[in-house]
Amino acid sequence: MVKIYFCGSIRGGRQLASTYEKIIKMLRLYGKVLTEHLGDDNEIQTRDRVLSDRTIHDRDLQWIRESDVVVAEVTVASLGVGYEIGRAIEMDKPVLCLFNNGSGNRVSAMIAGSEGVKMHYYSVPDELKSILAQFISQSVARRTS
Ligand code: 6IA
Repeated sequence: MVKIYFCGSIRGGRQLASTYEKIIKMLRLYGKVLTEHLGDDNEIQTRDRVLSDRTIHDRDLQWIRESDVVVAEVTVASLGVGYEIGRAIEMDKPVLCLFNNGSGNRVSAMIAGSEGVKMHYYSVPDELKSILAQFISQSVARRTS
């Protein structure tokens, strides 16, 4: 089964938590999402409040190592998400970044300008199904070829 690491803002701001939840639901159709808790505020509060920052960092990096693909929602700027994307690129993982056009934000040039990232701009999450399907099947084909 394809292992998918999904990145979304936590301490950077939870404005798009419901969008993360929708994307995670779609990703579940294509594989195992290692970071399912990211769409769920209760889960973050209860499960992760008791973990130290070091434990969270080391566990998440291990999940990135184990993953086949990384999908990041980058509309809300987050240091953690930017860091995860950078580490995933160094590990040569396929990375898809999703940015909501209607947000009024601008995505960092360090993400949009990276050769190691496939950027996709969207207006509503429902559009993303086919993009996610295509990205995952292409990434898996690349891995096995
Ligand atoms: O800088 P940020 O917090 O926005 O970084 C978010 C990104 O880092 C996400 O993609 C996560 O994969 C990872 N991350 C950061 N904090 C956590 C966390 N607990 N649990 C899991 N992944 C995390 C923090 C809980 C705390 C708010 C009570």
